[in-house]
Amino acid sequence: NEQKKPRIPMPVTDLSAVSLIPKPVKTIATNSAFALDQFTAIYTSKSATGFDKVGEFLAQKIKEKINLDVPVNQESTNTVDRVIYINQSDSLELNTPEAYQLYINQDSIILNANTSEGAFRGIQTLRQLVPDVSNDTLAEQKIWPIPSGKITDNPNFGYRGAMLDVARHFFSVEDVKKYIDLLSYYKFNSLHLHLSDDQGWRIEIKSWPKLTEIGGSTEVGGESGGFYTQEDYKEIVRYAQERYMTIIPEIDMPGHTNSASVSYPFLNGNGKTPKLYEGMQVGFSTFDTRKDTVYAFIDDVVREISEMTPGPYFHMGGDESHVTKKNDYIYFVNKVEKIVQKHGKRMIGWDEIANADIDSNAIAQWWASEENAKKAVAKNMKVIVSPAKKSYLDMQYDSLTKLGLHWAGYIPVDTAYQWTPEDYGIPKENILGTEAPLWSETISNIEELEYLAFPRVIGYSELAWTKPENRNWEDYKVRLGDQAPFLERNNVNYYHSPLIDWK
Ligand code: TNX
Repeated sequence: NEQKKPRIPMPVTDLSAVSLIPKPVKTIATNSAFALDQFTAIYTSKSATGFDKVGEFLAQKIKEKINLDVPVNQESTNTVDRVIYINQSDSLELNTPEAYQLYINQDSIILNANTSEGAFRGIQTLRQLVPDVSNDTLAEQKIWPIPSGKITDNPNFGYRGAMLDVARHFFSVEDVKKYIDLLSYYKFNSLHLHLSDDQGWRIEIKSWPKLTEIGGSTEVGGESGGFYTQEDYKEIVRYAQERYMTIIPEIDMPGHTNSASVSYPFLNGNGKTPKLYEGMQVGFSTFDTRKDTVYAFIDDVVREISEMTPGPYFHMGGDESHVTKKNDYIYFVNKVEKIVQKHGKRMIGWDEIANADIDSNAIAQWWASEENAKKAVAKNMKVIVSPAKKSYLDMQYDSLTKLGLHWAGYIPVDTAYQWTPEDYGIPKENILGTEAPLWSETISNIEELEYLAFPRVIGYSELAWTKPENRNWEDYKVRLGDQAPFLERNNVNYYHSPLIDWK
């Protein structure tokens, strides 16, 4: 095996000119390059758990992107010239779990992180630094020059979420996995699944089988519905975990519960005989909040879902319960909070839950009411910032967009990016993070999902990760245009916004 190793001067490349999203805290270019090629290997810390998997994930993504095989943790042979080290480090600069440092030299890349989670975020940056095409003019073998320098990085918010409504329209496990994989490339760490609503119940509950048999059989527009078996859900959780992403399950109650009440009519509290519902109205259904059997039911549902959910959260919905009396609503939220806590989870609810007497451990998700968000702060709760006007992925880009709604306004790509979650009246210490919800009344397949989510969700990744002083629309829009090859390679049906010069 006497292949010639390229010993060639690298082209001058500028690390600070590479389009990274989300933009890191600090980048220092040293104007040389690391030659990624067939003589490159990855070595990971063996003593620290998870680092080997991170190395394998990087190798797999390099293979997918440029069809290069990079061995991971194989005994060193004389053919290895250049090494990508993924190291566990206790350096003080790395004292937050998702922080990482990347040193790119001519013969080595050193990625340092305190945790494997930090290492995982770091390899997303490295993936973005690998050029799409090799530079073959200088060598006999293909090389992919990675600009040299140093990047230090950590997130602005610890919760960087997206939400997918699988209730109004059902999305398959494959669809959800594709979305998770794309989100993880942009360093999202949370996916909230809206698993139940008036139009459909999407998660198998073994102790209450009719929820999916009956409640899972429909969706908006009369299509056929669907649901995740518990095995499906576990597979989504596993796939997300591999990408250091937390799944947050939501069962929306006491409103948005028609599909549950059709399956088990004793749950119903609005006095009507429930029928399957395929329309788009909200606010007409409620559980009976004064029946013990309703809470026994909820206990089973929260227990079965919590047992399959390694993440710390359970989302109880709580929005738009327009036919639940105020006292009943407060009573209900208080009772559900106890059930959620009993099953070891921390409760999240839409901002309306701040009206109940819940404790400061609960989290309010601000979608509509600033007043409710402020009530949550007064209770010293944490808030997830996701105001519909700015961060709803189901809002149309403009009046010509065929998919989506516009009750909260049109959200073109610049509007989606140009706001500051910290400047919305919630003290920074109360902000858990941000989320971009995608409601699915008007979308029924992955192409439509992608059309509304991309490119806006990429901007939300930067709002969540990058410090406000490092965000700038003029700079961002150039970097966004440079995402086109990635989106196209991954078959993402993104909206070609005319505001962006797509590469
Ligand atoms: C409001 S946002 C809702 C959802 C709808 C959405 C459509 C929220 C907590 N409730 O039920 O799907 O608007 O944009």
